[in-house]
Amino acid sequence: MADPVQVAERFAIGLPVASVVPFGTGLINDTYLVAAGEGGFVLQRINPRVFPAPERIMANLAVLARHLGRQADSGLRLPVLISAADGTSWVRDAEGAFWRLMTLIPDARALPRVETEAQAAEIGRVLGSFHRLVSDLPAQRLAITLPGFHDTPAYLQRFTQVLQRGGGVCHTPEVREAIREVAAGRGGVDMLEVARQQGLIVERVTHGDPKLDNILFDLAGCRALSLVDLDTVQPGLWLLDLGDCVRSCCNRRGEAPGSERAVELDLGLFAALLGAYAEETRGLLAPAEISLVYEAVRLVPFELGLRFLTDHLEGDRYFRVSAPGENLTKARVQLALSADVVRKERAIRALVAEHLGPRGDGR
Ligand code: GN1
Ligand code: MG
Repeated sequence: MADPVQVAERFAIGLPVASVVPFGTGLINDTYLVAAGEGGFVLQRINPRVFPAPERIMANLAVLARHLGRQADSGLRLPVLISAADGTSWVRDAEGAFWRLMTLIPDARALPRVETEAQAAEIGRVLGSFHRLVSDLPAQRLAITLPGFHDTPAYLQRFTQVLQRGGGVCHTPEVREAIREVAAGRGGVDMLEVARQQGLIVERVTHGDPKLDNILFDLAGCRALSLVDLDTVQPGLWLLDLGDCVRSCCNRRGEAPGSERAVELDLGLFAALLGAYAEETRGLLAPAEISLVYEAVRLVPFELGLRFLTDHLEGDRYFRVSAPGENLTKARVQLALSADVVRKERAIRALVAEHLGPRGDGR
């Protein structure tokens, strides 16, 4: 791989690069913190095996920045791209890999876990505010950066193919257990996709990855300031953004806790997140979307569990792991979370009705 220091020096920072060190916990791209003068920047090498056409990410970010630039100040800070010295917005290294540089959001940090309902409400507010800000940006103005990103039936088909290809391979008891969990949860995986194909729910501009790591708080951990990691901003379903945010932020134990049986959806955090999201998106969600919130909350952890499990069976080719077996653990966490959502269906639907239903939001 190209030397990140040399790559950083090809951007128009206007100051000598002091240091470049690995940064963050992303599973897909390579991310570095660049120090130059008093300031900091975030340098990223886009994973070419995941994103087939990184130029599209940059084009989308330009459309998004222009759109947000026209809005009144929302208080939501997004990273700003720094141009390369040659005037383009990215750098290609000798191997053809694609790099870009962004401003670092100052005095901000990701939370390792959501501790309080007030923090969950802040997360809901930030996601809702992002959705509101892009609500009048037609989704067709954006390119697809990651084809099939949330096509759950396609992930299931691929999983089945991987299992079949494995043929007579003996699985560990844990893998067998995970396969059983997939079989138990696979009913209705096409519900959102079918509703989309039938035109019941429309595609909108989505963030694509509003997980806890991508929502930056102030240093005290009280106020959410920023939504980062905009690679997957593309046409999609708001429901999936909401489901993804909930699965990541309303599970107090996080993505890899090591004790899968104790994973659960915390209804207090969910209520707080949903209430604040509803406040921000008042009047923007269609009844068909509201009626499918429960499905989205169930489906996203199931889909991610399936993706982690498939990757484990394929030898960890997609998600970065720090040790073998990590994708399997993460798969079991997400599948357990999805199963807990099913157990809590009535309570979840009641909270959806309370916050998003006709009386809940005053419509
Ligand atoms: C990946 O890039 P990163 O680490 O923020 C993944 C998401 C998953 C997430 C789980 C492009 O996000 O879909 O929800 O891991 N991104 C892509 O942590 O596949
Ligand atoms: Mg991401």
